[in-house]
Amino acid sequence: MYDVKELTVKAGKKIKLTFANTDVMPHNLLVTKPGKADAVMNAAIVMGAAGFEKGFIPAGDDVLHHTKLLDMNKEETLEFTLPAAGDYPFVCSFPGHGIIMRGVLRAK
Ligand SMILES: [Cu+2]
Repeated sequence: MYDVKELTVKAGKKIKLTFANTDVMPHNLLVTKPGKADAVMNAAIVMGAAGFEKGFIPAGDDVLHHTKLLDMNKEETLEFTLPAAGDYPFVCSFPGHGIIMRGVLRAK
C-alpha cells in the first residue's frame, strides 16, 4: 500500500511527486485519468509476463504520468501539471497490487 492515499493539489500548477519503494517487491505509480484506475489495472493484467519489459505500463491515453517499475530502495520523482480540477487516481499496476495499492490526487 502507499503510505499516502490522498493528496490535494492545485490544478494548473506544477506538482512534484516522489514515489520511493521501500518494499522487497517491485512497485510503480501511475496517475490515470479520472475514473480510469480500474481500466488501467485490468489492461496491465492482460499484458501478462510481457508486462515486465514495459514496467506494466499499458499503452493508451488513460495513463497520464507514471514511474518505472521500481525495485526495492529505488525512487523516482515525477513532475507534471494536472490541467483541470478533478479526482485523479494513482495506482500500482503490478498485477494484483492496484486493488489496495491506490490513492487519489484531488486537483482543486
Ligand atoms: Cu505494487
